Amino acid sequence: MQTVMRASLLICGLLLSTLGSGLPPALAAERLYYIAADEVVWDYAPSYPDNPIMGEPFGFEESVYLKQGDDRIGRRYLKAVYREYTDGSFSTHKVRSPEENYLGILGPILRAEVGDTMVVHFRNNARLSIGIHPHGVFYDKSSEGAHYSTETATDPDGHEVQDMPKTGADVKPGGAYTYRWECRSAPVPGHRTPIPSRGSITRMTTKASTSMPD
Ligand SMILES: [Cu+2]
Repeated sequence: MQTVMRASLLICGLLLSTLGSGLPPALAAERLYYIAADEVVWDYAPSYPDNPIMGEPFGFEESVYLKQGDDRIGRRYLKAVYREYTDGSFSTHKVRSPEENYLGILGPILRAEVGDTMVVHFRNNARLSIGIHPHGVFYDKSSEGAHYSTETATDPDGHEVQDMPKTGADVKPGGAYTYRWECRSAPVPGHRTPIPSRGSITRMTTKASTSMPD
């Protein structure tokens, strides 16, 4: 089961959206987010037996990938996904608007404006160690969510070991961690940014516990 989960998490990123409005520091806000890694059985073909692209039932060739077999996972598979909750009790999912349904298996979109700090309270409800590694924001090592080696701690797998500073890359099953990510002006849209993207910049976050698929 372990390898199953590891493979799936690589595509379960969150989207970070950074708005370039340039708010003065006095208006900077702390934006709180509550995100858990939850295990779900993901259905790759929720419209089964109909193929929504063709408007008819899946044919023989597509069905090869929808049926489970010795070398096929089939259309349903165990995944760990990032899901947003309403508060620190992690008891109520934040309902996704119809406009956000396209996100599918992706995690929530986290939004911030220049000067804001995103405070992400994370809980790991899955059975593997998981963290969140952001891009496009500023943080110190304790909020990096990714592994690195130091002179005193070298783990061949790159995982956190004793003496290695904690980064939140490996939050143990049942554990919790808080990340603080600052939104500064450097990575937000500039005058050379293509017009369709000038209002905001979107970046993916990833799980960085391991990059090894099964
Ligand atoms: Cu990175």
